[in-house]
Amino acid sequence: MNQHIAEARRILAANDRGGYTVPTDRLYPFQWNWDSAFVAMGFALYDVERAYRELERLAEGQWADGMIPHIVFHQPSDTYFPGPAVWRTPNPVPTSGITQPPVFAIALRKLHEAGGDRARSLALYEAALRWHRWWYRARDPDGTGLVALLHPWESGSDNSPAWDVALARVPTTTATPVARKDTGHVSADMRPRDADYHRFIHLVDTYADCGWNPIRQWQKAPFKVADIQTTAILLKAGEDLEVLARRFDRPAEADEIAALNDRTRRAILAQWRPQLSRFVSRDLVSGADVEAATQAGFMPLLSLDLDRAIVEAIVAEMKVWSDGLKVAFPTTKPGTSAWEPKRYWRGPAWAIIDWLLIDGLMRNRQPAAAAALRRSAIAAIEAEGFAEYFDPVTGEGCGGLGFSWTAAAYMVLAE
Ligand code: 9YW
Repeated sequence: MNQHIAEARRILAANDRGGYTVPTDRLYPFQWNWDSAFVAMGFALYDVERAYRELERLAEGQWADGMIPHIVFHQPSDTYFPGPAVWRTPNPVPTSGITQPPVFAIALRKLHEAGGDRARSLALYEAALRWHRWWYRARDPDGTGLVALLHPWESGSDNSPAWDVALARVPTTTATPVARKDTGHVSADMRPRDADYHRFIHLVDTYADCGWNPIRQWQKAPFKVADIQTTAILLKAGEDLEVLARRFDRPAEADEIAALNDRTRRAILAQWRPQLSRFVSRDLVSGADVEAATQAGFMPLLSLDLDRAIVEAIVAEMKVWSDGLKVAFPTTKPGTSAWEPKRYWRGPAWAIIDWLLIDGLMRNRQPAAAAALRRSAIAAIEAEGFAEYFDPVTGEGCGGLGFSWTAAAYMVLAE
């Protein structure tokens, strides 16, 4: 085992809080949804039992309506804002009231195939199925095939330029005082701006006033974006869920999932914009395409077998974005007005995004582009350590350190 893999394992052990992993100490002191799915796939390489625990502890936070929330507050901590008192959710286990990208079923299939345990897999499969049904029921009530986010935090790409137009409509007034803790842990110029946080909390207040009822939230939401990245992840997870349903001899459920997957596949394809060489999200308040140049536009690689012409256009465009950078893949197109190489989701490279894009490039028969991205992510981590993300221009490791998903990504990519 090389020294970096040993270090990655040490980080996951240090971030263990009892069967679940915090993303990093202090900055993120609870269990986060998609972080845990990535972490479970890291654990699956050497400790399948621990990998199952990670998903099981996350599923403890599942709501009666099927939603698996973005944060589970297993134990109190005063180093993060907003905590459970701000969210005011009705769930018996304290959680946030919104969700995050559904990587869960992708991880579950990996665990199951890593010599998993049928009974444990089946219980988690049922949780995943309930969550996928929730996505389509609560977040695509019109049956378009694309699922919508009601809060930028649900994307996992909090302050991405993708939200700039839609978020500008959200007032900066809040009933809850905005008492940020994040800027006490890491430099403010690496974090979302204050106005973003005010809008994030305005949305939390709005949905808390709806009693976290999905129908009322859908009616009241001042922010509603059918996101191409989340939908692409949901489709890949849906494919894995269908495989598991057939293995568990649940043909009716498998057919139900397959039909949802088919509709989503067609809906994603309709979001291809040849003039941009990207797929686009849709702002459901204005009806307009989201044209901001972010990594999300390439994520359909992960779950579609695309025509050669589309794949070639994507690979050429991805090359333009990465050209001259020390670390790929930038989350915003370099040189555009929104591009800020150190500010969180407005430019930096993230190992988990690389991981998803690498899987997508492999699926679409682009081994050279995948290998280049993989080398870039590995070299960045080996040079700077397991930082939350990397400045793509300088290569500097930024944000929180000793970060769990970077450790998991390293283990998977270095395999
Ligand atoms: C927040 C934990 C989370 C990630 C998100 C990332 C950030 C901030 O940190 O969210 O306060 O929820 O944007 O993708 O899951 O690593």
